[in-house]
Amino acid sequence: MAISASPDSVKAGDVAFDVTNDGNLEHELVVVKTNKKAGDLPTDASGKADETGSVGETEVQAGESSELDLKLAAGHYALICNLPGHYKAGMYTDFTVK
Ligand SMILES: [Cu+2]
Repeated sequence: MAISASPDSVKAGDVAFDVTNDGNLEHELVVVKTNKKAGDLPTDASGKADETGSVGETEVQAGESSELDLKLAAGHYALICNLPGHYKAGMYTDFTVK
């Protein structure tokens, strides 16, 4: 229950996320533009993170990969998985576009 981004910082413009799910569960990647730290997004009673500022997302099945192509403006982003319980379990990481 973790997300890592490599690199964790890119130049503004066209960004291709090659998303690999190394686990045994379905996951998703939601890209949220926010000034908050990835781990500090507001959550509702069910533990889902607030996706305000989302600019795109993709689902990825266990053991598979998918690509998410976005045009990103400079700023701070949170990369999260918001399937039930996953954000609270630690599926988030910070990402910077310069
Ligand atoms: Cu997940």
